[in-house]
Amino acid sequence: MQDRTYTADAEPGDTVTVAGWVHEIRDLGGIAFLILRDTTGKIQVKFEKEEMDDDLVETGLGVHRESVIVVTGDVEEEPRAPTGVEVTPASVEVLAEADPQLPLDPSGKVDAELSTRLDNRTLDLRKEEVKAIFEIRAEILRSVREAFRSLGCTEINTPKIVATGTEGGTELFPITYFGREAFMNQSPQLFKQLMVGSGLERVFEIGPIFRAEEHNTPRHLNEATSIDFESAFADHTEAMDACEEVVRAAYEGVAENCQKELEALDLTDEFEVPPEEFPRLTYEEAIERINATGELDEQLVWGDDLPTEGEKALGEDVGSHYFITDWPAEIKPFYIKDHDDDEQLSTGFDMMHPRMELVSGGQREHRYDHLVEGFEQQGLDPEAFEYYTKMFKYGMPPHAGWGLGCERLVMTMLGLPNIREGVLFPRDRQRLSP
Ligand code: ATP
Ligand code: AMO
Repeated sequence: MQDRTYTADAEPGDTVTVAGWVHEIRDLGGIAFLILRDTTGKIQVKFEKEEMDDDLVETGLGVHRESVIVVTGDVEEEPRAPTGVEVTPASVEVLAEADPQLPLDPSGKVDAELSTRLDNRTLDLRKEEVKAIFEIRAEILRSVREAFRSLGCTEINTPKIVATGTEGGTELFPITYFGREAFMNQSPQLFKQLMVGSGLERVFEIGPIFRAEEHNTPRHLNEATSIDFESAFADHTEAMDACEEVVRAAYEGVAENCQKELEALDLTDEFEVPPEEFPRLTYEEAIERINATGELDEQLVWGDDLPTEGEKALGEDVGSHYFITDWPAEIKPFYIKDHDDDEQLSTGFDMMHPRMELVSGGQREHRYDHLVEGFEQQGLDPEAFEYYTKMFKYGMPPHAGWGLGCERLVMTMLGLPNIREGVLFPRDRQRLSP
């Protein structure tokens, strides 16, 4: 819009045209105030009824809350105004009337259920603290991209419609692809691995993953955003180093560029960038420490996956981001390499926030024969994956990588109670629109 001034830039002495939503109208009789809100903040518009044109007063004060208006007028200093300045309008134009009955109150005075908020995301995102989550999410992605670039990675985009699943057969969404069976991809795993054997060597991808998770929990989505890393000539320890760097960069970016948003979320005091190195516990140490907390009814034994309660107890015990390394080979996927000196032990790792798992990764099996064996052991038909396995016959270097759930990073960074708060339009078992 030509000549539009954002409310945050309106200075005393200026004549401005501000455009936005009617946040609130306070009519005190002889004087009334309209608070106009735009993406940068709010500004008070003053109507002195006796001294102003009747039509102007009627237009300005007759409009319903959340309507879209444009106001042109002079800006003056006014200590009693919420932002210290106010506009005396010379003209008010209504661009879009809002219905007087709103499904939720964008001023935030009346709380709404999460499902109502998600059904009406446009209105919900007019709230400063909700908008702040998505400004921060954008900053996280920007910082993460920059961190990957300084790690020498090339950004890639891989297909989301695929012929085979990778992360376990039960969590696939099947689709029909010109009469053939196909699936929504659960992870760029196989494609990113194929790139480390190409001339690209070191890659990252930020894109959607689809998982037909049966359970409905505050930390699972059916469509999530995965931040994936894969590097040739790297082992699992180097992959963990890169993981620390990328996660820290996300926190640093937010600390540097999102103070206003952290304030809106009331997080200024508690926000902390994690230390450079995250503790690295072996799986064996992890189950011992979980058992020692006494939080579980049954003691964990070697080979058990870590139950949610166990992860929580350990998270409280450790109290910061940490890695769990050296998992039993049998509970890690076929593409994870075992330790050379102990086949029972895998190079797979998870990176944990005290509340939940954020990352899975490891060194990959790059030896053709071992890879094909791994498929068979996991009950997968290696022939269905030939497009992938055959590239391991043409010079595939040792490599390692990981996948980080973007929404889980947002959720844990901001202490959101539900992962859906960090997604504009979440997909879960019930929710297919908007
Ligand atoms: P003024 O104080 O400008 O002469 P008024 O006499 O026209 O205002 P009041 O009815 O006295 O109007 O004001 C009602 C309330 O509005 C008072 O509490 C006053 O402090 C407050 N008020 C008046 N002008 C402003 C303003 N520009 N910004 C914020 N509050 C204001
Ligand atoms: P994994 O299946 O552990 O590993 O996924 C990696 C990370 O992605 C996030 N995530 C999810 N977030 C929200 N809702 C979901 N349903 C969901 N599923 C996964 C989590 C998880 O830690 N291919 C491997 C990664 C690798 O080895 O590079 C993989 O997909 O934060």
